[in-house]
Amino acid sequence: MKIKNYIEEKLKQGAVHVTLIDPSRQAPDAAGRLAETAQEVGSDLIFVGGSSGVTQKTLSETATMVKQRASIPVLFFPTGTDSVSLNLDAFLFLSLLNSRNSKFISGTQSKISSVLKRLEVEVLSVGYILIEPGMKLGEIGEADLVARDNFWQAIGYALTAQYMGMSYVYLEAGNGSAQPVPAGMIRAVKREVGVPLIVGGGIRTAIDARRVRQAGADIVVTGTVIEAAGYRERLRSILSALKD
Ligand code: 1GP
Repeated sequence: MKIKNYIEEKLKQGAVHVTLIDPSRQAPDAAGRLAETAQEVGSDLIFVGGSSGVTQKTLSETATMVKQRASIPVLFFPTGTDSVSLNLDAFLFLSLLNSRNSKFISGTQSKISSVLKRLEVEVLSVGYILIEPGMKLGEIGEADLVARDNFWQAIGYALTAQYMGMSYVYLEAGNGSAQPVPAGMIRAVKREVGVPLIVGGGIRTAIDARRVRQAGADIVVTGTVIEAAGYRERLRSILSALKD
């Protein structure tokens, strides 16, 4: 089944959870174990990608181990890295809509699109919007961050993604952010856009996850939560908050 259809089917049953694995944060073996746990606990998808310090070697080895240990779909999440993984189940074709540098909107994409076509990689087009604080992703992506109280600007970018024909809108507070995207902003964007809404960054607890879900996030991404001891339990409580 195509990954896009898989996600559509999952969305019919409720919220979708994604575990983000950053190849720079652990050895490939450990990444494989994390993927296995994420699947056991109930994650629907895995994103592999990181904003800095990801070499081609680490990325490839991590991707291989993750694929070996998990049977849920694994997608490549190309955030601010020059390394690329083409052998995963799908490629998130992100356009960072609020970047000042066209390289992050369509430049890098234009260099890889023909390769993706030739290799018949499934591509999911995503309008990626960085919200304050944006963290490292904001710096690397040279983003004009959307202020946390500027709901209209968030709506403007989200509708831009939809009108440009993108399949998903992604509101990102940044990897390791102290807080998720504000619930009010998620609610405002959800009211206006018709494509599935992905939300990530700063979601650490079941309470965060429930708040983001209730505000309208269709797909919830967590990363940092798996990077410390006790992650299985933390992930489990996030999943039960999302799926109850
Ligand atoms: C994915 O950047 C996020 O959208 C992950 O952020 O590491 O803060 O969960 P965290």
